[in-house]
Amino acid sequence: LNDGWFTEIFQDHGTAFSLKVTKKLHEEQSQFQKLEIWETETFGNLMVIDGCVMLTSRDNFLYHEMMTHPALFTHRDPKKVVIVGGGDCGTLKEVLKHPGVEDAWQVEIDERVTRLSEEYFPELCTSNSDPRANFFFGDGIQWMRDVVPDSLDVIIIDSTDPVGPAEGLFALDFYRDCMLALRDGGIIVQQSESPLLHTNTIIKDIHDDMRKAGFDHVRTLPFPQPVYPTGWWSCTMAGKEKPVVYFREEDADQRPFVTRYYNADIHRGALAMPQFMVDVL
Ligand code: AG3
Repeated sequence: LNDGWFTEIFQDHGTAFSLKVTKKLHEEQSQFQKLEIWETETFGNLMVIDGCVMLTSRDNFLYHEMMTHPALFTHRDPKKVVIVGGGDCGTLKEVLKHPGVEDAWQVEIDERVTRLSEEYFPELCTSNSDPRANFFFGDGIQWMRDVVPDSLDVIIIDSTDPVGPAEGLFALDFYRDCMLALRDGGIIVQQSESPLLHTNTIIKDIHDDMRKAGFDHVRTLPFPQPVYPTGWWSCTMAGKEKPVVYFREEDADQRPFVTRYYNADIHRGALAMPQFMVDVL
């Protein structure tokens, strides 16, 4: 228990992030990964997968809102949405806030993540019994290969870092399958790590591969996420034919649901890429 602190060490860049913890609530080795739940002193509960911070009760809204609302307000009328990963159900909850969504799937490889979230993050799971919510526990790559072509409006890839089970979700073949699965006007969005650390590597690769898969317009939207490496995170969004720099600003402004971070101004601001990213992407 390292003097009452949980620490994630970012070996590659010589930094670490710590949270003061009061007790370990759960630990298991699932079929896919090591799962831990901690109670922290100031950030609520904490979920850790293979030593990496996944989310805390206190600040996950930043990430989940930014993974969801920019994409859903860019699509002209999203009805069918698929989340690949996202086992904690936080993204699903945000998706189901959109009244126009008719059908949402959460395709998560590790059912244990969802069961633990139901127990330790019940506030993220309040929409799980919504009749529009569907759950598939299995391989997202295979799921995307098998899905009916031209059947999805938005694909949200809410994964762990691109090592281990999630590696194949950061890959050209997977984006090609996503392209086939999307209807015209479809949007893909993927969690894309830290602008400061990964612009020249992971983010650049995502841009190149999404373009190769046929997505014409690719943008990375940075946002704060205090508990991830550098405290600054991003999602990368692309459209099947629609430039993702335009969104339904009025609808975003008048959204019929509560958010804590997302609004039309935040969306507009997140579309402004820092110069060092513009130079590379
Ligand atoms: N998905 C992004 C996790 C990346 C964190 N990386 C790290 N701590 N090294 C989180 C899942 C939330 N739905």
